[in-house]
Amino acid sequence: MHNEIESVIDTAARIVFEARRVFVLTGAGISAESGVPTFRGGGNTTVWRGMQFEVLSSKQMVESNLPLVWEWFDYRKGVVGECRPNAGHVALARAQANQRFGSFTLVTQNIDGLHVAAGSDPVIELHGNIHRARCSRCGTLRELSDLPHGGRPPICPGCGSPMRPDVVLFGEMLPEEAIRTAQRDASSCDVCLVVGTSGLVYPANELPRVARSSGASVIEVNPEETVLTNSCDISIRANSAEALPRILPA
Ligand code: BV8
Repeated sequence: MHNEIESVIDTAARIVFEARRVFVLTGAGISAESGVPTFRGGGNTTVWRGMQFEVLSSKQMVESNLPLVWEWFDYRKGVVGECRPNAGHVALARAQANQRFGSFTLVTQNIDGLHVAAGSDPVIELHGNIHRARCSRCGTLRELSDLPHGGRPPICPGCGSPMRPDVVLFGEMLPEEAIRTAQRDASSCDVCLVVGTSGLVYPANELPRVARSSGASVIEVNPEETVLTNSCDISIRANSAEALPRILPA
C-alpha cells in the first residue's frame, strides 16, 4: 500500500479509536474478497438468463413468477454458499465486541449472511437474508435449512401458503424496525464507516448523509470513487479486507 493511503488509514484509525458511537454501513464490496460477486462491478450475478438483476430481484417478478425468483435466489445461494467471511468481516466483528465503544451499529445491504458468519451480533440486515424464507400471507420466517429440502416454493408450516425469499426486492419497503434503528443510530454516531457500497440504492444510501448532517466524521473504504465520496471526510482507495483490520481496533 503506498504512503498516501498508509497515512489516510492512520488518520482514520485515530478517528475511530477516539469515537464513542460507531456506525457502519456495508455493501456488496465487503464480500468481494470472499468471492461474492458485486452487482455493479460486473460479475455473474448482474445478468442471469438474459435478465438484469434489478428485474429478477423485483416486486413485480415475485408477484408474477415466484418459481423463477426461487430459481434465481437458489442460484445466488449456490454462489454464496462456498464463500467464507474475509478479514474485513472479522475486523468488524472484533471491533463490535470491543468494550471500548459506547455503541457499535453494523448495518448491511448484503443478503449473504457473512457478517453473522464472522460473529457480528447484532447485524441490521436492511435487505434481508438469502438463507431465510418468509410467508407472504402470515409472515412466518424460517431458515431454508429448517424447511423440507428442495420444495419450491417452500410451503409455510404455519398457514400452508407458498413462501418467498426473505429478501427486500426493488420496489419493496425495507423492514420498518431495521431502517428506523439504522436511521436513529446514524443520526447519533461520532463516526460513520461506509464500506464497499456504490451508494446507488435508496434508502440505504441516505444513511451516510444522515450521519454527516448530525456531525459525524464519515470515512469511506472503497477501491473506487463513488457518488458518496465527495460527502465523506476521508475516502480510502483500498480493499476492505486490507484496510479494515488497520482502521478498527482488534
Ligand atoms: C424502496 C436484495 C420505497 C435483492 C437489494 C430511481 C432513482 C432512485 C431510486 C429509485 C429509482 N427507482 C427506484 C428507486 C428505489 C430503489 C433504488 O434505489 N433503485 C436504484 C437501483 C436506482 N430502491 C428500492 O426499491 C428499495 N425500496 O425504495 O422502497 C418504496 C416507496 C414506495 C413504495 C414502495 C417502495 C429497495 C432496495 C432494496 C433492493 N434489494 N438487495 C438482491 O440482492 O437480489 S439491493 C442490492 O443492491 C444489494 O443488496 C446490494 O448490496 C445493493 C446495493 O449495492 P451495493 O451493495 O452498493 O453493491 P454494488 O455492486 O453497487 O457496489 C459495490 C461497491 O463495492 C462498488 O463501489 C465497488 O467499488 C466496491 N468494492 C469492490 N470490491 C471491493 C469494494 N469495496 C471494498 N473492498 C473491496 N474489495
